Amino acid sequence: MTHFPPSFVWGAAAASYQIEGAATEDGKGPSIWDMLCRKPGAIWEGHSGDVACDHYHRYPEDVALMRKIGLQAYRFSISWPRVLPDGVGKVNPAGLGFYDRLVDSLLEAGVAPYATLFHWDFPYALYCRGGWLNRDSADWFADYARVVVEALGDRVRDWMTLNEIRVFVGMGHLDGEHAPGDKLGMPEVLRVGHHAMLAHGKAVQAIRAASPGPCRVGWAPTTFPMIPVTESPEDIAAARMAMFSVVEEFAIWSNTWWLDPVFFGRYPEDGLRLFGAAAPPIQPGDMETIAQPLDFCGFNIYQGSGVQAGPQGYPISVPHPVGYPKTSFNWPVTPEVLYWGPRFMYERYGVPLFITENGLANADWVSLDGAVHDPQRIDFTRRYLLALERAIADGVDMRGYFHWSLMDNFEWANGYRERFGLVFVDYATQQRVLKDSARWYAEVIASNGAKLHEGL
Ligand code: IFM
Repeated sequence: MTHFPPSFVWGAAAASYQIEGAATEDGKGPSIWDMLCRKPGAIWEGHSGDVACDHYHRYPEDVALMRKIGLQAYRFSISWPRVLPDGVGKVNPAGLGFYDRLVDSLLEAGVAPYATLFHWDFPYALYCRGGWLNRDSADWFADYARVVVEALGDRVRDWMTLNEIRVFVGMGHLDGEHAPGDKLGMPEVLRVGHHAMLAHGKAVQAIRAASPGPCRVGWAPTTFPMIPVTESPEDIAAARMAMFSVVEEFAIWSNTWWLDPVFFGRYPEDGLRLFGAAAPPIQPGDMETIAQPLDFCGFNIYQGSGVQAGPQGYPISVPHPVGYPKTSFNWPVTPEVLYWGPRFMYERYGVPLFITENGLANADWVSLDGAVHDPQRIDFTRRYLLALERAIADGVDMRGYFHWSLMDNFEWANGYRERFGLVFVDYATQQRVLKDSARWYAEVIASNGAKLHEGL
């Protein structure tokens, strides 16, 4: 017995800069990640995405692996400077040609393409013109969206605009750990965020206008769900309150600051109060543009924290106990996030949902028998998917799940230190090995989730 609907989409995800390589080939322009990787000390052990998994050349082999796993869908991203080397203006046909071939191979293999337009590799040429701080960035992005949809929209039905807005805004422009590596003041950071949201809204319009056939449009923010430590009504209410408040410690990481504008056409009151004069300048029509109707919302969910009701019902954070399970990246293993995250989000925003990323970094290697044994990934994914199934059973309109990641790849500032893949990549030889988890996931997909209950 499974609660996953027959139409549920089982997939895996990856992103352009993390896997493609071919950083300077066939007319591709530099991105802000190409530039950050050249800065001494910015990336673990000086790694870069120059070669990555060489997916640009090896995509036929990678699509064959997807087929072997039985993936029904593949979420990939398009490199903006590969398509438009200067970010605007002249289109690079060779760059577009790569995605054209990739989409054809996916369709031939029976894998539905889910395309993300921006997964962080912003064109360096546009950064030199102010990047997201320049209000024109919204139009630059919308025009890029048009170019891509005109080329691929006859075959791609499912589009996402931005991946993890608060991460590229916060880690790229406030903390400076991600590209472009800036540490700006809060007014500038919030302006970057406002322009990125405007870009999202304008891109949704551009996608719908350029798509030759029916299409579905969403975006893929990340969220860090709050988990009620008991299922008492008080703890659930406290977790919900924590999930939907903008509080000083985590202001830029809050959910509502990024989601309310897109779904309700307004910034949350508590956020506006907290940010005060640092809040972004809003021009007439901005909020209407940002709040374009979406067909779905994707959520990237990995971990969360426990919350209980304190005095007057206010949320109190409950730390994980000593010895709590953690992934190799030191992220706590909190399967309940795939129940409470979707449940709270669906209650508030009421749109169909996808999990557009979920997975773990693990210390994987090739064993003497030539296989990659990763029981932790199987156990982790099984627990998380069972929690997701519970959300579906409780009425959440959940359309699909994309495991992060299809294959080991470049984990941003952490270089190749962390392995998130279902497929192991030997970066020296570019040999791929299906991990045990990939074989197990194939059975989960084939049974539409029934495999998750085996032996329970
Ligand atoms: O690798 C990243 C991905 O690019 C964005 N979401 C989180 C993943 C793991 O850190």
